[in-house]
Amino acid sequence: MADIGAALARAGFRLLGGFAPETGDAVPDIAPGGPAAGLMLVGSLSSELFPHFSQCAEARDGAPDPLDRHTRRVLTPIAEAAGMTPVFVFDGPPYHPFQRWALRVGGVSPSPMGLLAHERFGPWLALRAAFLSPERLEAVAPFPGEGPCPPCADRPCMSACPVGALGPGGYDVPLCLAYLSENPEASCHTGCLARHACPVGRAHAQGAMEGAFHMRAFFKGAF
Ligand code: B12
Ligand code: SF4
Ligand code: SF4
Repeated sequence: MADIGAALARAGFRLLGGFAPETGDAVPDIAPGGPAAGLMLVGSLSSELFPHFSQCAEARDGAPDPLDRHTRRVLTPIAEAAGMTPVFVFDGPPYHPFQRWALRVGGVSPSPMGLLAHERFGPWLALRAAFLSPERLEAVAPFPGEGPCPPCADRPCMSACPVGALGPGGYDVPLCLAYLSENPEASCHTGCLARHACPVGRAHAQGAMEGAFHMRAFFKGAF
């Protein structure tokens, strides 16, 4: 576990923890009839990943989905060297329930935005991959808390959106996209204002360059 964590850290990723899957976790088989007996969850923070990603071939080749391709190329050999099989957040549709797996690992709460907020990293933790092991893993939970949202009474994330795209009914994706489309100069194009309004994990907030990269991918992917 320590070796995998160190290999991931050298590439700008983070080992978030692991658990022994149960039926309700919807963890796929490693091979037909070969259930996964352990799952390790891999995430990232932009401040740690982008120094690596911005220098890689995928970031410069002009082909689609550079971050996904970079992630697959870098993480696959790390998983395989440890005898594990990687699955990725972008595999799908149908997608694997990565947020459900992150809730199993702990340290996060579902925020009213739909994102998970982490007790140390706030809404800035990205999920990237899960390494599936044929051998049973004891639960590893470096952040065993329940996340920052339950005691957050003011919920500033909920009032920051200029068009009220986040409300009791969830995230109104068409409303958000319409605003972005009609307002090409809006500051949302370098990062969602609701996410930036969260006071937790401010030190890990995406910078304008990383935020613009993700918002472009989100916006372009929708059309
Ligand atoms: C499809 C998808 C979307 C779709 C639809 C989201 C939706 N309304 O369900 C769209 C394109 C809208 C989207 C947008 C974004 N997404 Co998205 N998305 C996914 C994806 C690929 C699959 C989700 C899914 O269907 N899972 C299958 C179900 C069965 O799994 P589940 O865990 O049980 O399902 C949960 C989610 O659907 C979640 N959910 C419900 N409503 C919303 C709303 C939002 C905004 C999010 C993020 C999640 C969410 O609740 C479900 C129950 O727990 C996941 C990756 C993954 N594989 O999980 C990323 C993921 C959920 N997205 C993520 C992010 C960060 C975003 C963006 C904020 C990123 C961005 N800026 O580009 C944007 C939001 C736009 C903004 N204003 O900033 C992160 C969330 C990280 C976290 N800390 O929780 C994920 C995990 C990807 C990642 N690499 O980390 N996303
Ligand atoms: S502002 Fe409060 S409710 Fe919103 S994501 Fe942050 S901790 Fe959670
Ligand atoms: S990107 Fe802007 S419009 Fe969309 S949900 Fe975030 S704050 Fe609202």
